[in-house]
Amino acid sequence: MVKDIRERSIDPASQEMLLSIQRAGLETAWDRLEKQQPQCGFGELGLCCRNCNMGPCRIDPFGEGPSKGVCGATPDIIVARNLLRMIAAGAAAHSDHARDAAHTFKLVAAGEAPSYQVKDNAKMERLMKEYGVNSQIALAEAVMAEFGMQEGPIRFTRRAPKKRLQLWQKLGIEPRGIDREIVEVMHRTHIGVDNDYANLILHGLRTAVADGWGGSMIATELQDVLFGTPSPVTSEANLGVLLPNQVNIIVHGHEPLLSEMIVAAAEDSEMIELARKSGAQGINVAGMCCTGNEVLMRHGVPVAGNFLQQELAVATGAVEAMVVDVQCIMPSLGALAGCYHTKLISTSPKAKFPSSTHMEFHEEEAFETAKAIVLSAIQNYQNRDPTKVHIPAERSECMVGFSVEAIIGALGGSLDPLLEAIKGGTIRGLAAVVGCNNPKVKHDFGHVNLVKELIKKDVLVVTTGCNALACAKAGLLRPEAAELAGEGLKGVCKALGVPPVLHMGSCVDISRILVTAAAIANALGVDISDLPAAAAAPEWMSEKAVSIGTYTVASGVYTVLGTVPPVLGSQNVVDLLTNGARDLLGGCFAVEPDPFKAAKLMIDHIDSQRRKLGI
Ligand code: XCC
Ligand code: SF4
Repeated sequence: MVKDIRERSIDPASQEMLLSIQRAGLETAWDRLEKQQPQCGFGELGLCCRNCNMGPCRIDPFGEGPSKGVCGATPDIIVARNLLRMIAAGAAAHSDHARDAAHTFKLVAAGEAPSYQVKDNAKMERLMKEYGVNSQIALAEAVMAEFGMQEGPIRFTRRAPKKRLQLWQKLGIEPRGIDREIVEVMHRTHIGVDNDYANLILHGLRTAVADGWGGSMIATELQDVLFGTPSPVTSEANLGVLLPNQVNIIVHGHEPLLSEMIVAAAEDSEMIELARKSGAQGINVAGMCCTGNEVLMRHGVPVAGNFLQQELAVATGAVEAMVVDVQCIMPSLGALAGCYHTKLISTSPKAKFPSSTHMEFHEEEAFETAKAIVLSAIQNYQNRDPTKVHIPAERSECMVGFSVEAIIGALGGSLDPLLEAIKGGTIRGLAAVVGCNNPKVKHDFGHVNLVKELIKKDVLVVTTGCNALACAKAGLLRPEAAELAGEGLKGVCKALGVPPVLHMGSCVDISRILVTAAAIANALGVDISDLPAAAAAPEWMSEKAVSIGTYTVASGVYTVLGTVPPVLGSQNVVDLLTNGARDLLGGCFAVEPDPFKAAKLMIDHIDSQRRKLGI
């Protein structure tokens, strides 16, 4: 049966690949989502609990069946506990990624990771000052200590505006140590521990803050030190960046520790020579998901697509190696790669996959391993079956790499011009639009339409993650996209030569957005919750996104989700997240699947903030 592919994605390249996959009789996440229908109603509402072996327990949302678990847990307790465990997993993912970056940084400081060097000395010096240490190794140790710290404070929480920090302290949600908060989630959600939904959610906020102003921020800062702080660079996005006559290597996952080395190895003259000898014209590295964002913004490495395009990329039949590390890598890839000549190469001891070739990556001999991986891709080129190759033509130009430093640079050295534009109303406000793809939402539909609506109404958009890649593919990251913006925003973008949607990086780089928000709030002498700003994740799916949404709310930002989180089983939890949080934190969640309505919610919020500020 031929599905209407246009219902699955708005991206022409993805539509083309979905058709070709369907003709080949293969399946993707979209097909598997269909096979999952109807999805478990208890799960959707957050009303099932497997936290002990008296269960599994589930609550009947219609009030006819059981209203409590065997232990007596109510819907409020079960929903809150499940939500907390999602936050913990998301915070753990970002923070464990940060730990790897810190570990590498420490090895570099000790001279034990010769493949890496410090690329941004100035940033390292600033960090040393911030931590009050005076050597690279002391900085490495101070950063690593943040994970296992027992009493805090986590250094970067001091970057938050004073009022925000004081609020966290007053509410008892100032994080004490990154790992500590995550462990405490696991403890408090164990049977018979914290059975007060509000108390649970407060700890969820604390854990998420330890991610945003801790783990994620550490990852961003140390990656900048090691690989360079991004500055604007032009590149291309979408499956058309794969090249018919070259050895195509996709780097997919999250940690630039790996992808940086693959990029370097692919530029090695010996490797290029070998590729030519094997009949290819060269080696083409392309990114996917957040590791794609990392090498895109630092090196202009083109990016093949976002989360839902990983299977589509393999199905082009033109990928010699899909090299993966951690996070957002579908376990379906190995079997799919087996239908083509593609080698799925796993590299992290933390992440092995069915039917993958495991080539484990260690910092001490990173470049050598990267070369071995590139070599195996080259050797695989001869196995490519030309009759199976199908590369869509689409590739869009994009300007990326707007770190905080780069934004200030583009503004001529200070945030003042931006503040003036906001105060004067030429820029109505700021929106952070971020997050995943989810086959429950038409691929890229939520992302692209929400962003377009916002810029049309003079809201400057900052973006990361898979939203950034959706925008890149849709041409919204080109300076010319200013034409799609309202008159005020258009003028500012044209004067500065920047797009109306600023690519700030990968998902850990949402920490850059926090730093920007804090700087603007400080400059205006207000808290983040007073800013004419809002956030959204139109197509989110991952637990990391739950942690992100929670720390943006904890930071005082109104945050609109495009897919419904599994909390509707508890009206009390819903009220707390969508209402109570506003009084407590100045920021709260809203859920709105329709991107046009979501834009309106965000703009209404921005306008009411403007009125309160008297601008
Ligand atoms: Fe993953 Fe970061 Fe989500 Fe994309 S946006 S699907 S988490 S790659 Ni972070
Ligand atoms: Fe059931 Fe309570 Fe055990 Fe959860 S913790 S499975 S609700 S008995």
